[in-house]
Amino acid sequence: MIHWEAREAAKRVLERCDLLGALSESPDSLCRTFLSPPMREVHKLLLEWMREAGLTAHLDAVGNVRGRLEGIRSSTLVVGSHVDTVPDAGKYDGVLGVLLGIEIARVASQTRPHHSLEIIAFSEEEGVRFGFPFIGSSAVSGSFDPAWLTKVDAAGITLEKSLVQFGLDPLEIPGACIPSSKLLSYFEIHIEQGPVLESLDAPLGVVTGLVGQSRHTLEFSGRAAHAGTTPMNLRRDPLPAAAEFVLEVERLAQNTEGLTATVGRLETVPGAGNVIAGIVKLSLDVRHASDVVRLLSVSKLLESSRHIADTRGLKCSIIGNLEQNAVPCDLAQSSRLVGAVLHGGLTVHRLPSGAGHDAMTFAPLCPVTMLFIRSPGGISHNPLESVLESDVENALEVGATFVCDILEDASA
Ligand code: HGY
Ligand code: MN
Ligand code: MN
Repeated sequence: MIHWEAREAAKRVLERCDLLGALSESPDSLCRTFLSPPMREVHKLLLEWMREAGLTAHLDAVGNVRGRLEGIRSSTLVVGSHVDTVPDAGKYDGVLGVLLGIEIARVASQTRPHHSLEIIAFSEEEGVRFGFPFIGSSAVSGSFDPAWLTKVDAAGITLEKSLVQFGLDPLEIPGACIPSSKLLSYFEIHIEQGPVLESLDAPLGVVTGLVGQSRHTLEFSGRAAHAGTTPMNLRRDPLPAAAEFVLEVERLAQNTEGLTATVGRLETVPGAGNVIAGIVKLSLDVRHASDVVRLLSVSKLLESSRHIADTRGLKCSIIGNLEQNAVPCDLAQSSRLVGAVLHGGLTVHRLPSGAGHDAMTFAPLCPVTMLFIRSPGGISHNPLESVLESDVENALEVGATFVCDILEDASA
């Protein structure tokens, strides 16, 4: 059993979550998107904390912060999560898993392990700035698509320019990759972000798999006109069409077992109270454990958007931003994680993840395992997001046992 002060480490992790939670693009809420200005201070602190924990640390070409512990062999266990956030975020989503990884590395670095360990703070997982997720982990896993460099954010800045403006070199992106031959395994600790563990009164959960997700942007366009002088029968108003579509999204999800479908963002142009909208843009996020059900649901919804537009004499354009298949966690390694949970004197709960995580990017290349920490109130993507200090302490004990077990497994 590892001899360390898990209680003291848990305190340190939560203090650091508070510190990072104050580094935001907005003064009165937490929002920290890909390579935004507050990320510089986040990088500085993470590099310092990784080095202080005994790791050699650097910032890579897409803004991931990476701390490495060289083992006897270069086969690498990656332990990571993300440091970007959604708007008006909680301060544990992603960040907690990175800080737990640094504490676990502090324990592992007490000896030279058989395999190498790399703790990674991924620069972009939420997909807020450029509309698609996993930029950071894609660069590490080698699936970064150079065509992404021309994608633009809301201000019209390309991904390429955002890297250069931050002082990074897009030409270095291939160098951020860990060759799959060197990828031993991927492990992520993350808050559950849902109500299951709390309903079971369980501090931790072993993740069985991650549901697949599809993300689209839809645009209904009609004709902007004067709200006062345009008779109702002469309008081509895209907003009621969007409203009809949003209700169809809700209806389909409520009537399809295990499906979640969400319109989280809706924007009207020009967006004035006395102007009939000309354009309405909205997001569509569809998820299900079965890829067949998800893809069938998406095609039904996109078909209904076209039908709604046709019957109202409007245009409807659709952009696909993400198609991510469901990902199973590795059975053999998850059973070792179960062993670590039992070793910690805790009961084992297995559950699927309704949220996407960087683990999905590594799943095609190496075994992935995830450990969930209870989310009080099941709240996340909300400033009310929280964790219990005792659960964090349990996660540290279990995570360290599991990581040291994998690192010392010469048969792997
Ligand atoms: O949206 C998600 O599933 C995750 O929080 N990025
Ligand atoms: Mn999130
Ligand atoms: Mn997350």
